[in-house]
Amino acid sequence: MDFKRYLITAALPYANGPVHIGHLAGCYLPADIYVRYQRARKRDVKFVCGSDEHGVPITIRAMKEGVTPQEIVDKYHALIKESFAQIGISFDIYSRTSAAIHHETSQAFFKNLYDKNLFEERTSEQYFDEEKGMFLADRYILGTCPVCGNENAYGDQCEKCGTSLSPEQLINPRSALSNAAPVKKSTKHWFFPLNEYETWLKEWIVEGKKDSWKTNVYGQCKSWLDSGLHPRAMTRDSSWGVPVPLPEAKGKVLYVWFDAPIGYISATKELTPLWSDYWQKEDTRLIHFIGKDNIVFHCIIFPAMLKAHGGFVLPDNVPANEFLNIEGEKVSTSRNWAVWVHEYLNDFPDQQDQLRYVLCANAPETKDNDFTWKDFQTRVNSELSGNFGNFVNRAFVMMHKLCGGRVPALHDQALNDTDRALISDIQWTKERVEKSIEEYKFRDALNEIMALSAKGNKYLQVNEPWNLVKSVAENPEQQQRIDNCIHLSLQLCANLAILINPFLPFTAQKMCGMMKVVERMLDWEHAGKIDLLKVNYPLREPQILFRKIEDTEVAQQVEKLHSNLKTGGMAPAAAVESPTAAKASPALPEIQYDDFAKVELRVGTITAAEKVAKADKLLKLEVDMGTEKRCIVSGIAQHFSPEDIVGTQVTVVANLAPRKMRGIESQGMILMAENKEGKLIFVAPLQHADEGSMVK
Ligand code: B3M
Ligand code: ZN
Repeated sequence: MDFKRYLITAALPYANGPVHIGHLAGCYLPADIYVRYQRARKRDVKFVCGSDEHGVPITIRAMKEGVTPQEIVDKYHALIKESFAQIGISFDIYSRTSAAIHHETSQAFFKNLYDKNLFEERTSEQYFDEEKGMFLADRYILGTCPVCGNENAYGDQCEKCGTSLSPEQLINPRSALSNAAPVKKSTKHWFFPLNEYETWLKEWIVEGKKDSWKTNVYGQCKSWLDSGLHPRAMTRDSSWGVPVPLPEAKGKVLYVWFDAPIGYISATKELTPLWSDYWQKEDTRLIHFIGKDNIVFHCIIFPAMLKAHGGFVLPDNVPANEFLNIEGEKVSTSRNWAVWVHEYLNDFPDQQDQLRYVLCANAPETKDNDFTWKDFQTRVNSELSGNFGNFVNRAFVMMHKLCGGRVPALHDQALNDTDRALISDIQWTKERVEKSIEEYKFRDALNEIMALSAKGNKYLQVNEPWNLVKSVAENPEQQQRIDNCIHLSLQLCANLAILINPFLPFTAQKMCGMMKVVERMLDWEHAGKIDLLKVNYPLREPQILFRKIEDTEVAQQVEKLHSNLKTGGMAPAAAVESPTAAKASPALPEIQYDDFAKVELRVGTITAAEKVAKADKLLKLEVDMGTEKRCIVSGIAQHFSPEDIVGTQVTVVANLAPRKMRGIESQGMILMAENKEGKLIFVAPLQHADEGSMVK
């Protein structure tokens, strides 16, 4: 198919917290790279996104903070929008699902399906909070987990043992809003008959997308389809959301996963009066960039909705990424284990491209990947600065030193093999980068560009213009070699600017400034050429493109992560996590409950800490256990400084036999976890607990 226009969407983030770098790596950055590339190719492309402002996570967040849902979404919409803008995610529009246009659009969509008699109306018994006068979404119901006995399991999942539950399975259910025991009350909902689209979906995906969709995406879809589709409720009892546009549906709203993807359509409408070209003309290429937890909604449910409505294009591709872990651990918004984009921008002003680079070079394209600050530093210092930045800088410095600050001529008669190889490398790289981007392999594309700049460094090294200049007096022909070498290095700089532009747009801009060229030079059609900078054209002094990241900055960031976690910090966002956390398999033989019950664990607070003389691993701690103070010697001196941990709550093995260490009697032990890098972390209550309280 020859596509005339591109419509690129990126998942609408929930406006219940800021965005973190996992979000960027998972979908916004790849989408942005793809869009910038298509724009550079002068294709007709629209890039739409916006905040997802409905759904239970927003209402829970509002409850936790004691404010209205509107206040929550206003606050986070603004913060998210600003973070995206600053890190250079170049949406054509960043809208929001509370916008009137979205309410109208999603209601009209629902009404269209309703008028076709497509929905199945079902009345069922659901939990109702009589005190609050409202039906309770699964997340609002708490009770005892039938599997592990956790008294605070949610109606959809027990977060302690990971079992997914339905509210009916909870023992002694209670309302999270009022604590009252909920009663069953009948309520009517509108179900979309997803099952009726099964055959069509199988044809469209299993047969049609096998070769073009990423294997992770295709595999998830196939296993969903293989296990059979069922009707799904598209309405909810709630006061927050898009009201169901039917007179008999008072107090009901559209299910958030019904309205949110329609948000892409609403945003396009808000962007352009030509919105229907992008949604309804067959020759539009629709691409959804998302994270892996959104696959079924974008590949199965939304396409079935579009098909049911009729007249819409379907996604050509849904290049979902896997997850990015942080320092060896899964991102957790509730435990505040995350690198927040707005905080990064604060700590590293004007270093947007450094983050964009590392997140793309290490993108979780085919499997979950790990972000570490050490790796961030290494990549910035040795790859961006040491390779790319270094080459550009050397080319410019030499041009100023050896060629009077102007682009020297290219002398055909003096071309040698190294020149020809470089010219062909430039052309080949352009083609390979193109191919990789078109296949959504952004890491590979970026690697190609970095390999090209490494070749530039090697080219300078082999030709040594700084040595040639010493013999120009005896051998005037040397000047031609110098000219050729600098000329081609500068043309390579121009090419690097074009190629890197979709990935590192701030850097490409700086390079345009140094080359005194207008932005149009960055158009993709110029890539691969070696006449981009005119002979004799004066260029500016080089700018340092990437400053080095210091060890202290790395240490500070790592410390920040751990200290946010340690305090149990105020998590900036509510817990909306996938239940697929990695499970560690036991390393020790199975024990009975009675064995475990012999261990007495209690919460304590460190009230004093000092180094133990002549023992570089040990700290002597005084721990307040509520009724007594204990002296505990702990092997954590290489991980924490004494003054930093006073006031920290810890979990103490309280009935461990006392033991002498370096002459000091240690009256207990503190629980610690160790991450991949060997860094120790306190295993402690997330909320403040009374000293001496039992851990069970
Ligand atoms: N807000 C879920 C998420 O952020 C959801 C995406 C909607 S895309 C239409 O994971
Ligand atoms: Zn459980």
